[in-house]
Amino acid sequence: MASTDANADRAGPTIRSILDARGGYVCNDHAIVPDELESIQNTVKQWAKRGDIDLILTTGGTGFSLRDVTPEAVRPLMEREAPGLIHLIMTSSLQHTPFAALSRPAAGTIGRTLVITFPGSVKAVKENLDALFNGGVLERAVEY
Ligand code: MTE
Ligand code: CU1
Repeated sequence: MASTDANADRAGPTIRSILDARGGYVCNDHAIVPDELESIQNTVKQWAKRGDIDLILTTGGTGFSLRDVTPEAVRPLMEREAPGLIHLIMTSSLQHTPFAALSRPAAGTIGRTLVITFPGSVKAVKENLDALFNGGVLERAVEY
């Protein structure tokens, strides 16, 4: 998912091509969703229910502007939170830029589906995926 800002058309495909290059991932669906709580919630809810989706990665809408509502949309859907993943992302992101503190990520599971919210920039998406791939953490998290 992506917001309607200038990153919208770039960060999503970036996630996809990084996962393609990594191998072991198949993208079953993707969507660009407006920065509206309900639209985001509906999309995530539907995907989590489908049963063929182990991982949902969102990009954008995690900041402090009033239209940044992705974590607020996703968090109430989560049955179990994954603060360790947030900690991992934050720790590594802060080594790249202090502005990482301006992201308010959510991570957790809905049934067997893991949901993680990335910031909206291509740079941030690359850095977050690097952090999660390090040591095979993401693969292990999705395995369950
Ligand atoms: N995290 C990493 N790893 N690298 C980045 O460049 N940019 C930050 C932050 N997280 C950044 C990052 C910036 S500048 C913002 S405003 C917030 O993510 C929120 O981004 P969003 O509102 O697009 O979700
Ligand atoms: Cu920013």
